[in-house]
Amino acid sequence: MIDNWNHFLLPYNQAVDELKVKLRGMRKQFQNKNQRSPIEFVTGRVKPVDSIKEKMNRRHVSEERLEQDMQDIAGLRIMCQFVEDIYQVVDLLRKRSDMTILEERDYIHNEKPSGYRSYHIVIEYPVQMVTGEKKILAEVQVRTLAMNFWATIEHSLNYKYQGEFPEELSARLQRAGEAAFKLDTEMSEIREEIQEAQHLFSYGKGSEPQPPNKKDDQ
Ligand code: 0O2
Ligand code: 0O2
Repeated sequence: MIDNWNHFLLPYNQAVDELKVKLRGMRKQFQNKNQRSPIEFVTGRVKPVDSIKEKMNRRHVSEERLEQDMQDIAGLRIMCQFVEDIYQVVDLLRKRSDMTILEERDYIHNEKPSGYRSYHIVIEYPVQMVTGEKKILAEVQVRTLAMNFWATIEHSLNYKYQGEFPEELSARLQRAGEAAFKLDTEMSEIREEIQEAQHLFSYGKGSEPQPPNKKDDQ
């Protein structure tokens, strides 16, 4: 029986805080090298106790199995501009020595029936506690801004309908999911053009962005 949830969640809080710093640090490192970052922004949360209990009931997870069987008590989210960035981020995570990837789920090319798309990674992450090292599981969701827009809207509708969407709404959400993915695909097609413009814009930060020929003249 978990009688002290704060105590139980302490390593998870520590892990989310550390991972947010590390993942946000990756973005800073790209920027520091004047390179485009595949990471747009990072968020993270520890699952609220009520949500943990609700999921334990729904999934028949016992307290004894909680640490192994609930992989998203610690959750990180990485938002990217382009679908290609997602796979670059996943590659970067695979190479890290401070975490071990246990599972990968590609819901981008195998979208969920709801229309949900994202790339999920389950990692094992060691947290240094005063009592010694504790390895915890964390779920990292990597998605584009368009996928995040869709998931955020669908998640809030879920609160209202408790997952029991009217058929018409469910169909509309699926269509919206396809439209969001079409947007991602279109953006990928003109990715080089966009990146060139963004690179130019970053040169001009704080002043007017300069067209390439103007700079060449100088
Ligand atoms: P709700 O109900 O969704 O609003 P800081 O580090 O100070 O910049 P902070 O305040 O710790 O930021 O929060 P951060 O990192 O911006 O992200 C918190 C929010 O991100 C959460 O809001 C979640 O909405 C969302 N989030 C991030 N990662 C995950 C994840 O893996 N799973 C889920 N379900 N949500 C995630 P709230 O307020 O916790 O909840
Ligand atoms: P929260 O904290 O409310 O986000 P399952 O839950 O059975 O689908 P599993 O094995 O727990 O699957 O892991 P999965 O499917 O890889 O990831 C579950 C998490 O992905 C969810 O967490 C959501 O954050 C996100 N997700 C999955 N499917 C959908 C979807 O259809 N819509 C939206 N908006 N998000 C989805 P939880 O457990 O819902 O918790």
